[in-house]
Amino acid sequence: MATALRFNNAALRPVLSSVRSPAKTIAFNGLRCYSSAKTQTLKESLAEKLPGEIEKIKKLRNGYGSKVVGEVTLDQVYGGARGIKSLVWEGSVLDSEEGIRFRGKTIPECQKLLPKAPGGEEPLPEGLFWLLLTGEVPSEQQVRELSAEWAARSDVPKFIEELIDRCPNDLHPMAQFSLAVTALEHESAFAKAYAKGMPKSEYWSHTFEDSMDLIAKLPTIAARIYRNVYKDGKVPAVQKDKDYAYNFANQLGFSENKDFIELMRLYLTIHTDHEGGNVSAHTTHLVGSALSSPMLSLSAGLNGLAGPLHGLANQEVLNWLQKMKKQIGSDLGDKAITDYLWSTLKSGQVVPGYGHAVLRKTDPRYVSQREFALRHLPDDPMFKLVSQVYKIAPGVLTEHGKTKNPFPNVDAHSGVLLQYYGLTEASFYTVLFGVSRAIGVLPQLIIDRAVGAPIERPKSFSTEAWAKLVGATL
Ligand code: AMX
Repeated sequence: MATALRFNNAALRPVLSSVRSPAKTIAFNGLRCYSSAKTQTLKESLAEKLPGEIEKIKKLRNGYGSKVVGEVTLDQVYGGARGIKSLVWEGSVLDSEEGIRFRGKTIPECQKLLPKAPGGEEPLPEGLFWLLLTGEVPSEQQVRELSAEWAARSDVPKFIEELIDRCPNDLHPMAQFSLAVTALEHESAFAKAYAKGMPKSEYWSHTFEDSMDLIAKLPTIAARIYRNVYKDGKVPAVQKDKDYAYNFANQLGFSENKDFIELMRLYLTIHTDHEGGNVSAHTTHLVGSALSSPMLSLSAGLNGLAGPLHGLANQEVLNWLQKMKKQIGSDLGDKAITDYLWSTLKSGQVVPGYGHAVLRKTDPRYVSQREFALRHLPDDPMFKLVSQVYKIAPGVLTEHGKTKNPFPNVDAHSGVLLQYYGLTEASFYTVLFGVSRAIGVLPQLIIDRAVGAPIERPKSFSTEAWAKLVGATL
């Protein structure tokens, strides 16, 4: 049966003719387009939704544009803009008590609803990308086609392989990753079209193409870094009939273990998106607002993810746990753990993997990883240590009295799962996070371009000017 797509927004009409599908040819005819195949591609689904989304925003702004949405205190200005409502992020909203919802769905709901690999238990990250971008849960067939499309786009240019190969092994994997993603600028459809001159209505389409290419190429880039730094430098080819996480696991060298592949599917799904204000998401969006290509925008976000207070924490956690284990040995008693936590705090360090700028409860991303561990590695000594820290740390951090959230975040658990399966190189962990984060932040970049989000430019003042503003004499 033919699928009819209706478009009611003139601004989008010119780009519709550029909607590409590897599986079929689509003819556009005025406000309608017809596809002879049964399954709608992601780009078709998005193209169909965008006019409605643009209208929604227009209506909201027309009716309520001058409504006051909050007030800002001087403490917030000096306090890292914490809690200032100033961003639009469609894919997810973070509740301080409940945790993240992706398009209104909790992690357990996503685990239930999103398509899985044949015989698999965990959701495929392809499905989450679809959900974040369109707000809809894709069918199994749509996810299979997206897996195939990402596999088809996965080739990495030779000069980027050489660039990675020339990096010294002691250059941090995140720096190598960001370097390679920046260099992908060479392939940017958006940058090329912009240089030639394109109407604004075409921005989202080129951003979509670049984002798909980027996501498709990231595992091959990441695996090359991993294999160069820690292994034999050889990276297996992408298997065109396999899903994204399978291929990534295979390229890293772990496809023998089906549980590791399932872990990768879960890991790549839950690390994607955490609303818009975190450093990696906000940076990608901010840089993108200058119409920098998705490649340049994402690499900027990755540089933020590489900080120890953000994504690098998952590297820090494993190193910290290993040091603890070395010191306390097999004594996992409450006193030994309590003492170690206090020694960390007293030396002026943070307890990695604990605390959060928004969350005030245990991170549901932590919970889903804990549940995975309980199913697959309940007797692993490092998991037992993580569980003991989970029991003791909230009390110690509360007594310490500084952090507003004494509970674990996503990074408190991931390293322990990875090391169990043999991926023990903690300095690589944030690269895995980065591959997943791309799947979360690029949908918003595509939406930003479709809705015509302007260049971001908040106002700053010097301390003298702030003092004047609040009537203070310094
Ligand atoms: N251990 C010790 N002290 C902590 C702490 C922790 N885990 N978390 C927060 N604090 C301290 C802060 O350093 C701050 O101290 P200061 O007043 O001397 O500067 C004080 O408690 C108040 O901080 P906060 O308002 O509770 O947190 P924040 O919003 O400023 O920072 C975060 C949030 C995540 C950076 C912080 O909790 C932290 O450093 N945690 C450890 C690192 C970590 O796990 N990062 C990963 C976060 C998740 C992610 O992005 N991937």
